[in-house]
Amino acid sequence: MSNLITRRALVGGAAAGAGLLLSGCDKLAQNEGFRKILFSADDVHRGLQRALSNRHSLAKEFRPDQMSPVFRANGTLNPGTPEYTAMAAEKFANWKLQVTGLFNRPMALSLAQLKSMPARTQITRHDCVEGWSAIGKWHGPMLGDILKRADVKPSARYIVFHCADLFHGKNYYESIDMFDAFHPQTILAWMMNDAPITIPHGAPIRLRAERLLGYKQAKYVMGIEAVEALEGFGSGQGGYWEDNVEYDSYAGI
Ligand SMILES: Nc1nc2c(c(=O)[nH]1)N[C@H]1C(S)=C(S)[C@@H](COP(=O)(O)O)O[C@H]1N2
Ligand SMILES: [Mo]
Repeated sequence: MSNLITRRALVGGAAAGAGLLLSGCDKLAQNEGFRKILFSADDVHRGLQRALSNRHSLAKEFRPDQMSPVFRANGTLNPGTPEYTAMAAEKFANWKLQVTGLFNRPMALSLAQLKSMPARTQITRHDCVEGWSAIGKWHGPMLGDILKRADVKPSARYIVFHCADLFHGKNYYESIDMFDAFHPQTILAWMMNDAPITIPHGAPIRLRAERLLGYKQAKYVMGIEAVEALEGFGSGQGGYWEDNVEYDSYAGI
């Protein structure tokens, strides 16, 4: 079987859905010779590598009584642009999440549509690299369900999150790879601590990708874009913080 699976096929397969590949190839991954080839390849998709070594790993979830009494807000506290201010005044009734890029069915989803989708609730710890943490409760549809609904193309390798705010004069954006995009704890949250997300925390929706650091948790998400490469977004490092502070673009905890 290993003769038939080329490195290229593996790399492409990871983007299409690591789960599918893994279900068929679990035994292959445990084979020592095969692991050597796989893990020594420079261009092996990082998502696949993590999927094989760590595919059941979930971020820790907490009990309601462990939630932080205060969850501070950080970075942009209100995008403050005329467009955002107008949308907020209408309680985001006319806001739509733009789903663009490498999709067979690109779409625009209203807040009502997002709220009607099956949702996940998770109580997790947010870790900011600036040295604080807080435990909060998040609720919203799984990003993977949205990607399936819009029929993401196998060529997609990253999801880019376009945000409404400028931070120090630059558009805030973030990105995650397809492994994190389909991770069950990756949701587009519209509720925080049992109430609609407030403006300081990212209204109307924000990303929660619970295995990643605080700066990856994009607030004020206006659009998601499926892309093959990160070049051309900001300075190409995968996000606002990566571009400007040189954090690693895989901000795993
Ligand atoms: N759009 C946007 N998203 C953002 C930021 C930001 O400034 N703008 N700051 C990031 C950082 S560094 C952290 S720690 C968290 C803070 O989320 P909170 O305000 O809900 O605590 O949001 C992240 N997402
Ligand atoms: Mo942060």
